[in-house]
Amino acid sequence: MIERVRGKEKAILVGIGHKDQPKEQLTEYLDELTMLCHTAGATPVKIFTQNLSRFDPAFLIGSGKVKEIQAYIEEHKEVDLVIFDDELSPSQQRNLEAEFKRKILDRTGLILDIFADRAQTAYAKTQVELAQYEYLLPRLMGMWTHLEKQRGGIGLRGPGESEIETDRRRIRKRIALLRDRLVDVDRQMTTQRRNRGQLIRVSLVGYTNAGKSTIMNMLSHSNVFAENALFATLDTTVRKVTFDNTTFLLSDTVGFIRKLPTFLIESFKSTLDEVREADLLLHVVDVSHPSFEEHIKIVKQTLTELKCADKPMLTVFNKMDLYRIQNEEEDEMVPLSLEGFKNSFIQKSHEPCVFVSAANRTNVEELRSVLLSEVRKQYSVRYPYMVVN
Ligand SMILES: Nc1nc2c(ncn2[C@@H]2O[C@H](COP(=O)(O)OP(=O)(O)OP(=O)(O)O)[C@@H](O)[C@H]2O)c(=O)[nH]1
Ligand SMILES: [Mg+2]
Repeated sequence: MIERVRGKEKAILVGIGHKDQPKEQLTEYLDELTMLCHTAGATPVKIFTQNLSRFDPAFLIGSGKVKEIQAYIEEHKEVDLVIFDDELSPSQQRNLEAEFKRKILDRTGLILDIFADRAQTAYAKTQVELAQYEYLLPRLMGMWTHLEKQRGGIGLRGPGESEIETDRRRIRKRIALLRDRLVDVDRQMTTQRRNRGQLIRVSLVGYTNAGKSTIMNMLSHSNVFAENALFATLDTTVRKVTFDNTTFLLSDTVGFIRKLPTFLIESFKSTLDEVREADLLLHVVDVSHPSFEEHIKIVKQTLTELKCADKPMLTVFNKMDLYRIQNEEEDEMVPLSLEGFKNSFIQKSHEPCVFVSAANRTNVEELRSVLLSEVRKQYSVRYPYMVVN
């Protein structure tokens, strides 16, 4: 494993806009990439954008933009890496690396690096290692050859250079071994889940940084790590919760994000089994985020990929304290009251839903009572002859 100095690497970010995309959307995407970059421990020093109707097969971006970035790097030798918001093919990555003589990462590479850094348990580490090797395998040829002197850092955490330099066969072997290891753990975890008895299982799901762990802590009086960073949670935590004599299991797990590649979701299959086997999903949404509607869509798409789109779902709009709305008369941005939320289009288009501020403990009682009645509904579906109080 390679040690790195956090916060010391300087990064250029590159975003690509499309003709029929609103300008604000590219800005939001780049804000998210900036946050990912900070989470990985690097400092973004410059952002380049380009509008393209089609990607360049050799460099993704057009040759003019390549020159522009190159000129910037010439002048700012302290730049360590260039991060693209879009996916790069292995050959594009190699070509860009040869041009810029810097580490090149795409969004997936950056996310993997954060995962490698965040993984706590042996189990999460195995899952991340598997994902990293799957990502690296097609990129092995000629990779990092320009970077011999520049060891370590973002994108090189995890498997390590010596491993990368070995032949593909060894890596394939390692992938097979990691898969086997995960199958074993899966088996153990399935047994564990079975032993948890007949309790209804509720799973927190949602876009990363929406406030899932904060809500988990609030509802279960536990102490799951919550932070203003993306992917603070990688492992799954399960807690037993009792409201008014009704007991159920509540789990908190990894957040979803735009463009999460399928292989990454696949390698987190076991972590996400808790979601797959849940009776009820508690979908946490950061309502104060300008793109919250898009986040909802992405979470739903990911749930479809996990084959859990049909599960009963209660949507929790969190961070209502940060929400602002235009006040027509005074032409300023003002907060929205609980009543205002309940009469809004948000309420109407996402039933059943609850509005809360987990940070300020606003409307938590309603969340508890709606959740309790949903849980009881699930118990009565499963045990129709049982009397639930
Ligand atoms: N203002 C405000 N901040 C909140 C609220 N709920 C959570 N936060 C903050 O939002 C940040 C993210 O919260 P987490 O609970 O870590 O979010 P998460 O969904 O578990 O995130 P990941 O595990 O990274 O996917 C933290 O800094 C929280 O303190 C809220 O209601 N209002
Ligand atoms: Mg979390």
